[in-house]
Amino acid sequence: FDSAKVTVIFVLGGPGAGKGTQCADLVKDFNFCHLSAGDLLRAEQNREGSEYGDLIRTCIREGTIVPMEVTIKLLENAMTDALKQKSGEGWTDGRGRFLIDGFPRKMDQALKFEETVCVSSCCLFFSTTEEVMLNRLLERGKTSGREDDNVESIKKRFRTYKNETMPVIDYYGSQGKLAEVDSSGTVEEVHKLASEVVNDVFA
Ligand code: UP5
Ligand code: MG
Repeated sequence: FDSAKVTVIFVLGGPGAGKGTQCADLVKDFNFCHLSAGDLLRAEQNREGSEYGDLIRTCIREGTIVPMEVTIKLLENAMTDALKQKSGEGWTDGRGRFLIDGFPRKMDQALKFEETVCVSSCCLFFSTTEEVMLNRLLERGKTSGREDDNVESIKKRFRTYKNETMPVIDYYGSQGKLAEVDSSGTVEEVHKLASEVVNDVFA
């Protein structure tokens, strides 16, 4: 697809910071296509005939990052599909609008995606404390069925976030592309702050 015809906002933040929740609400206001890298990986893991199922399962349980080729391909395919489906309706200005959630979570992915797929407009960063994130994930874990919503996996996810993803966040900060939003408040409070950021992107 033509990378000049899309607007991409990366959405980052620690495990349980509220990325998915906030993206779902932004979709309603701004008509985005929301692509969660984690959700795409979980779908691929469960797809019959996938050669990556075991690899993805192990990485998710261990809180490590799936090799970027796999994730970038899934994102690129999903963007291509969305552009086919949405063109002509919804995106009246002819530009595809994407919220890419939980990606890029490592420097190599950030550089590769922007080199081969498209350049992002900004990085929306939901920040809060580990305590808040842990409590949210343990609460969700009671019903989510997610294989990584247990204390052991959560600790590993926090470690990967600190070591691999924080450098990406710092990188976008140094590029002047970072918009940090405190996600400690209620869903509504955080949504208000996030909407202001997105409004600025489209202003
Ligand atoms: N909740 C949300 N907001 C709240 C609020 N303001 N007040 C009170 N409660 C709130 O929220 C988590 C929980 O908190 C929910 O129950 C929600 O109701 C509540 P959610 O919106 O789901 O948070 P989110 O930040 O999306 O948390 P998630 O667990 O999805 O984050 P992760 O980044 O850990 O998970 P992701 O799915 O992105 O990745 C999973 C794994 O996939 C990674 O660990 C990695 O192994 C792999 N992966 C890759 O390898 N490469 C990638 O590029 C991406 C993922
Ligand atoms: Mg999520």
